[in-house]
Amino acid sequence: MEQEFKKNRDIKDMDTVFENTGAQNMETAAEKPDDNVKDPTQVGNYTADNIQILEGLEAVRKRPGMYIGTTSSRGLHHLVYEIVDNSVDEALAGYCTHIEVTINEDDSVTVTDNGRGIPTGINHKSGKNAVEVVFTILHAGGKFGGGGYKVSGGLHGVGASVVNALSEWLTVEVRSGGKIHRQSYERGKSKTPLEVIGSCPSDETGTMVTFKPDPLIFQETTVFDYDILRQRLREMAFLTKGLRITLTDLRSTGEEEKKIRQHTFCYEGGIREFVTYLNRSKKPLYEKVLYFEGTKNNVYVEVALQHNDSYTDSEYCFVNNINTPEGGMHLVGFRNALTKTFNEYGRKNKILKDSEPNLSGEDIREGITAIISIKIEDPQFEGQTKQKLGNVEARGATDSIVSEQLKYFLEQNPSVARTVIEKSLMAQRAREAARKARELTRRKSVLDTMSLPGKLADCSDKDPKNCEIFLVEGDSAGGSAKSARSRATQAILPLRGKILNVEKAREDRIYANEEIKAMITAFGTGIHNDFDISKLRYDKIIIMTDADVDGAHIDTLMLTFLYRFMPELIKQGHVYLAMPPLYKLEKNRKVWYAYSDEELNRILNDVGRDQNNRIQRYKGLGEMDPEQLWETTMDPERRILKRVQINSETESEVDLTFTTLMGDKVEPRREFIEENARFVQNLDI
Ligand code: TSJ
Repeated sequence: MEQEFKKNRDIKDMDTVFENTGAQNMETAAEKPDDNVKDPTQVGNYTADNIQILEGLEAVRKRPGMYIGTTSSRGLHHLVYEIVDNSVDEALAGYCTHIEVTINEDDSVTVTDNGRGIPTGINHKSGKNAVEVVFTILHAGGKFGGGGYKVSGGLHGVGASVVNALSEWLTVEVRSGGKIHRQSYERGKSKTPLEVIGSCPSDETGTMVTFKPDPLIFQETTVFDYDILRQRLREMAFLTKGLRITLTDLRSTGEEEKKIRQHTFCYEGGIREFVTYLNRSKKPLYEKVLYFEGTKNNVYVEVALQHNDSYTDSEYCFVNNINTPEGGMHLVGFRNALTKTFNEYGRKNKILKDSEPNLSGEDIREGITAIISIKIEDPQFEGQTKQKLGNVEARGATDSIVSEQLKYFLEQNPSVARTVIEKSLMAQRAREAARKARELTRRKSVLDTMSLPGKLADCSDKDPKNCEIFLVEGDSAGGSAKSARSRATQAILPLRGKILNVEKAREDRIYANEEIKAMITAFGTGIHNDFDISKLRYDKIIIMTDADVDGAHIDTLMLTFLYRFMPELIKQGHVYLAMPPLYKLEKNRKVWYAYSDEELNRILNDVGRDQNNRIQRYKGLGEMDPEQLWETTMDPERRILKRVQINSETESEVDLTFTTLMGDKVEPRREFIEENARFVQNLDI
């Protein structure tokens, strides 16, 4: 049995200084294979087959959503992953060690690898060279060569030709056999034949693709987000041990000094280091990261895990490097193996007494961080969003590899086994207590308004669509908010002090927490599996806290609670942050409110910096009288709200971003605030 439980290595996520290696351009010409022009609108020499091909790519341009899911920012970034996937395949085949992704100044992207280079010879089936096949025939990816797993073409399974079809232009350069080949395309159509444009040392091989997404297709945006690419490329590097991926941003930042951003990811430990990375801000319960690996029934299985002292489990599953947030057969197999093996070990070694019931899977997984990564031929994605693995052979393979190797590991590491089982026993007891507490909460919420929390000042309008609830930090601000509000439509729920961190508390304590109980009953929706959005009593849930560090912390705790217990509230756009002002400025009986230092300065520039300016710095909501609170923060006509959104490419890094919504009558602040509204909080930290 092969096992490795080495000490975790440092994670190499380093900022590096960029040196431009540049794209090398060369000359010469090769020949196009055919000259049967069937379509008079086509310039150049295409066969009937070629014309069909072009129609194929036209279909992609007509209905891009069918091929990449969406033409939003998400779809735009997806193009990069489609190209990079090809290089990752080459790495998995053992021929590529480094991938470079560069965002160029014009928002085109270059992907370069040091693999064998896409074959340039004539493909017998189509009579065309393989490069052209890859870029102009739908679903042509990965048809050459054998061995290894076909990993590219994720959820939407499309590949290079789709990227080509959706690009204003695309250029591919292949180095192989001492020659540099190049071909260019526009909106999916070849503009030049595959030409030899120069020579290179014969041991220098690789593929370079540069493409510019077509603004006619990506009408929302064609601007790449560095951080989104960084997250996903880091994940890809974790999933392919030893592969080095470099991301570089050559766009100017608007600042005077041109600072080029660059990150390099390379993890010799692969998913073991992924687990260490995910646990980076947590306290591991033991030092080792457990790692199991093997192949069974043609399924390659890799699992890494480690428990931390928190109470939530984080399991991330991948099939052929594609995230499957809804799990599926591999997850089922993993969980089954974990539950079975720990229970067996516990019984055999008398840590679990005969009189005690088995540990449940949930108990054993409390605080676990696990990566389940499998490689499989012909993956079947199921479920509404096609994010669940359906292949049954994946269940047995994962189960047997994890069972066998975990059993062996526990025998070799009895202290780890004991630690996990003891934590599971505590989880079991807490879960029983939680069940009782939860039932109380549930029974209470059935009684609806009769059991609404005493501190809640509810609104009189009974149509939830018109209603909003303010969750207000502190009793004194709560008091102001109660007298300031518009009674018909605005409810106030004051919350005392810092709310419980649900990431750090066991379930029974969560249900015993007064603030949390009050929120759950007030919202009316129930939680987790009981959640029912149609029971929501308020259209807007508005978190109103001081505009300081403590306030921001409370925002985070509150959002964490909402995200863990009722994520749909956030996903469906019901959760907002109120934005109280930082300053009040009075001059000649006129009043201005500033929501940032920059805005204060701008107002001062506008009105003049006179002696008689009266500037009041608000430290907290409590400092405002009800009238001020109303006009600056609560009045729907004048206030600024930030709507909370989940904006993340990778499941393992949940990012919340905020869109600013303004009251109708406030124009001048718009620009500034929109520029500054986007801050990101990482729930994992
Ligand atoms: F597909 C693509 F055009 F998008 C693309 C492919 C983009 C990039 C950046 C790289 C690649 C790519 C393809 N890198 N490496 C390869 N390798 C092959 O296509 C290849 C080479 C040799 C053999 C062989 O059997 O000799 C087989 C294959 C699939």
